[in-house]
Amino acid sequence: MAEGTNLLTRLRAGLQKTRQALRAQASALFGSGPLDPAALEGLEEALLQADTGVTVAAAILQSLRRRAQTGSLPDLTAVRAALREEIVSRLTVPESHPRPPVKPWVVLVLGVNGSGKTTTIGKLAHRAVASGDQVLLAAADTFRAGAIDQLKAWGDRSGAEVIAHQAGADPVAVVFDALQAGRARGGDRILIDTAGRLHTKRNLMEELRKMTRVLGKECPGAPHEVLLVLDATTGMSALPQAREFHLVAPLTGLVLTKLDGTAKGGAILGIVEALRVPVRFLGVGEDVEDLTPFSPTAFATAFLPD
Ligand SMILES: Nc1nc2c(ncn2[C@@H]2O[C@H](COP(=O)(O)OP(=O)(O)OP(=O)(O)O)[C@@H](O)[C@H]2O)c(=O)[nH]1
Ligand SMILES: [Mg+2]
Repeated sequence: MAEGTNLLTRLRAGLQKTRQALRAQASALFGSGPLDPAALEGLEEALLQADTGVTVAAAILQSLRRRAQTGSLPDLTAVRAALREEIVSRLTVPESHPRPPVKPWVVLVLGVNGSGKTTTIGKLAHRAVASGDQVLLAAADTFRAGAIDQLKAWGDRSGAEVIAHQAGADPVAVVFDALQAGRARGGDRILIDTAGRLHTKRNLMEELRKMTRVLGKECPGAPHEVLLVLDATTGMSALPQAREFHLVAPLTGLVLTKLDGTAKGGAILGIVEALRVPVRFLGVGEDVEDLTPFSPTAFATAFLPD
């Protein structure tokens, strides 16, 4: 309960820019008074500015207008409740297959340069260790200078062991070693930090394919989670990269970071709509605690003005 309240507070703080922009743009909807068509027009513009993308904004508006015509939205409170329902249902993605817990649970973390992969891994490690898990971090970013030390610092901070080779080593070999170590020690979780890569770089994307293949061969079912970390400040322009990563290493979940630095938090709606991959976590700051597990209802609450 205390953690839930704390997380919602962090989420609300993280989405403050997005929420304030929505309120400013759709002031007629978030005020009081009778429902008039202008309130809905303002909402469409507000959703577009929150970067939901045209498809989602139009679909939400169409649904609300239809409900308004049948008389089921008598006032602004009812419209806001309907909008909230729309958001929750659009962000609720059923799991595509059952996910029985296995040990070690292998999580591959991907994304373009600087999206927040290593920081997210540090935050995830902190959560997992705090809940009693034995966690191994695999330093498979052997490419960027300083990346291994950065992960080691997160290992120290969170109490997770780090498996690392030299800079420039083969990342697939690091992953292989981490898997061996995780199994030998009966570890609960292996979090794999990969180098940032542009989705257009074919050889680097091929390396990811190889990494997932090696994981699956060594440990059937692995990677159990493939998380794509997206920088929310890029809004809907993150969609093409997400599609490319999804083709090469089928994603099981998304993490949106830096929500605290943007008014484009609505991009989550557009990205989930396009990929049908669930959001798992939101990054709402640089601190180790600034990661909130994703819940469609909590998101809708923090996204919409009161
Ligand atoms: N404000 C804010 N900053 C974040 C968040 N997540 C990560 N950052 C910052 O974003 C920057 C890049 O984070 P990294 O974790 O190094 O990103 P990365 O994807 O591992 O980067 P590469 O390994 O170079 O591809 C750092 O300054 C982080 O502190 C977040 O949720 N909010
Ligand atoms: Mg990194």
